[in-house]
Amino acid sequence: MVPKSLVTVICCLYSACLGDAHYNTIVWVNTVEVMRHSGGHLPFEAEVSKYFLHGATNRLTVAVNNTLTPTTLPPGTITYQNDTSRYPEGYFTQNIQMDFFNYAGIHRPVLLYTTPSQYISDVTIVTRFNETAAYIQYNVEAQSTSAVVVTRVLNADGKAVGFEKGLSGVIVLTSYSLWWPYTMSNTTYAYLYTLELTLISSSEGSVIDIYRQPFGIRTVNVTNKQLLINNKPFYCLGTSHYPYAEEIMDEADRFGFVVIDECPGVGIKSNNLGNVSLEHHKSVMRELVARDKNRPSVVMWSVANEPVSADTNAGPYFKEVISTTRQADSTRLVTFVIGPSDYWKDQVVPYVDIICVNHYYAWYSDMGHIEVIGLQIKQDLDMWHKTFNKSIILSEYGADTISGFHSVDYLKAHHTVFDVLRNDYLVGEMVWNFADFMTVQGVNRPYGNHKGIFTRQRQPKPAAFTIRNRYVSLGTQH
Ligand code: BDP
Repeated sequence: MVPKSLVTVICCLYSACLGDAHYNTIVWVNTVEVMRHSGGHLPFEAEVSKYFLHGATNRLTVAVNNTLTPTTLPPGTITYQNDTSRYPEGYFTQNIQMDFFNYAGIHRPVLLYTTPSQYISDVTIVTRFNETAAYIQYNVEAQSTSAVVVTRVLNADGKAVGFEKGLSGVIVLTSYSLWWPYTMSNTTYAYLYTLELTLISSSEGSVIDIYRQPFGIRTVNVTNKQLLINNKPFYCLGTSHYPYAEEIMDEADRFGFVVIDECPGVGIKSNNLGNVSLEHHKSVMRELVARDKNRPSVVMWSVANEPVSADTNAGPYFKEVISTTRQADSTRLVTFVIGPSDYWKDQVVPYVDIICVNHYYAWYSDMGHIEVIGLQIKQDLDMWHKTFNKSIILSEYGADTISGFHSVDYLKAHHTVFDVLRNDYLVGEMVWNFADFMTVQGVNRPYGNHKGIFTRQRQPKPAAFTIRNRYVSLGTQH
């Protein structure tokens, strides 16, 4: 933090920020409504200074409603049961097109913070490099009419290695370290710089505000057969879906984990493809990009998980969501995750940079016949690649397992075919899931989804050891 004596605080503004409240939220300070927000998993905030009672106790009240409708992300519907001979009066059920439990409430930290009355409100950092230099392009938004911004780049030891003045500029570093993903054999990974922005009063020369934004120097690109981070092939291992908390994203930046940053749009059906949904979906993508745009860990945005991408309306709908995402950030890749679709009828894959596809052969189809896994995965992925000529990530595979019962042969059958395909166009494999998790009730969901390689209490199943061995062996090959 900045020592107080350096900062001339003329007067303060107070802001309230909720890290995530699911789904429709209204917030009051004392008796005054200060903001409304629609959507879970992402932060929102408002400046609330004028509603604060100074020298008194203040109350922040948050009302949250988790009802999902055809226009929410994820979507849901309410079914009313009016036959009182079969259901109690006023009975309804919520049908949600997702398989994690629809928890209501405030899921992430609530922060009250202050800024000076003139302050730095945002910064966007884009990096690139060549053999001779790295280029750090920044754009600042400042809530100030007259102040100037002085920018310094600090290296990981806190030493200033670059300077610039003005709301935007490019800082050139002739000696630099790249942000690399973590691999077992790489000891120099996740190098983070800090962009330090100082707002200085142009009349008095005093410091008004200081903002420090960590960032990494790295690029991401894709070819029809490779995902490139810093121009080197990268193979994704892991498990993902939906926006994680910012604290986890900070860890990803610091530890060199690569993130496909996905909005909570799972299970979009034909009746969810209307204009209201589209506008909401676009604003959720803008919020996601606004939150995570400076993170080196994020290499890709995913606009949905398992939508009806073969539907004819899905083409124009997702074309617009994807182009909105690209307008918000043109430096990363954009994708969605394929579920109920086929390569010969998909409407959305033409708009993405990379194909992500989920497969559960020998689980949801040909249950138990692990001998078909290799054949079926190869046949299907070959056809997606042949049809669209894009790199592919197998973004989900796995089977429900009771702790103590083995699913390692099932996993190994996948790994055998992955090893063939990763010499060609396969650029990642993601087991579903890290840990068991609670879902809605269902005949195939006995007390939740059991595809975790860890139990819900984070005890490893045999599958966890199989995955660890595989990741170690692949990790050392990077
Ligand atoms: C996929 C979904 C994921 C589910 C998984 C499963 O993306 O949310 O948990 O299937 O069925 O379709 O286990």
